Amino acid sequence: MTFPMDLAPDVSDALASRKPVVALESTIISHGMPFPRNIETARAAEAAIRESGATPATIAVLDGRIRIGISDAELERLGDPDSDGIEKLSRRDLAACLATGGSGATTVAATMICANLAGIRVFATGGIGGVHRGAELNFDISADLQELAQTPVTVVCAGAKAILDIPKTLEVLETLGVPVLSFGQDLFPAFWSRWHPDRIASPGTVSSTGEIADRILMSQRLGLKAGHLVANPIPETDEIPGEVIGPIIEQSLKDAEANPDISGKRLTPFLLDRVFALTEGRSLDSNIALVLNNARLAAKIAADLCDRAGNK
Ligand code: PSU
Ligand code: MN
Repeated sequence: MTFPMDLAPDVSDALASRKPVVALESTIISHGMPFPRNIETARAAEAAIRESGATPATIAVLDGRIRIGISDAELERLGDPDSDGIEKLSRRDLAACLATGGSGATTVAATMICANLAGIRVFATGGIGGVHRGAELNFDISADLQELAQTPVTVVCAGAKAILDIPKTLEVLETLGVPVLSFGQDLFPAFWSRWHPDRIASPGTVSSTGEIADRILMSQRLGLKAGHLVANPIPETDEIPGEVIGPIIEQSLKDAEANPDISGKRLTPFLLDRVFALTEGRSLDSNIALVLNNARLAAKIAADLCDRAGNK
């Protein structure tokens, strides 16, 4: 291997015997949720994947090495707010972090790159980055979208948060040739809500994991490099309806605008934190529920892929 990457033994065994593996990102642990529920959620997501019959592989960079599957102590290191030097790593940051022996949590984009290098084809997260509101002026478009266009990993998320501009996010995904499949409904899910108050239609809809696996394999046969984006609505019992979360999101965006230090990669964590405070923590309960829901769906997709074609 020409780059520094370590696979945990259980992940390596599962891949070698063509059993289902699901990747998990680490930015959600280090920069996306408050301590200690970040660590509890990361553990619960791993457990949910195991209970659904797949092997979890939480991905991060630790001390200059890509890690595919980490120990519980390492997970605590990533989630501990007192840990020093845990960067937020997207595509542009990966090589520098590895070359300098640094450590960091991987975003959706960087996790996709690492999962693909390891031969993992399915990845569960909460929300992807997207086109921020005002992007026509500030050009803030997450590298996650470009990554979906060029790295053949299926990402299971709960749609896009309404802190983003959802119609523009879907437009960019169309331009980039990324298939977007909402699971079990025609509307595109809006993270904390099952759909946006504007009822935004999803570009595609599927009702079973087998259909998703069939599409992934056909895309591979065509030699297309794009990943698939699966948008899994939050369970009804855990959602915060769009009418409730909408005004809170507006307020959080105003708070960000009023704070000149908040731009670039600081914006998403700042907005999540404001929504958390303004919902008195309810947004976090929803966020955790949807991550676990996505972990379970990703495990089923990974299992169907293995059943159909082996894990390659
Ligand atoms: N959405 C969340 N929680 C998160 C993120 C997004 O609800 O933690 C993280 C993901 O890792 C995603 C990243 O890839 O934020 C996007 O950041 P940016 O917009 O800077 O690309
Ligand atoms: Mn950005």
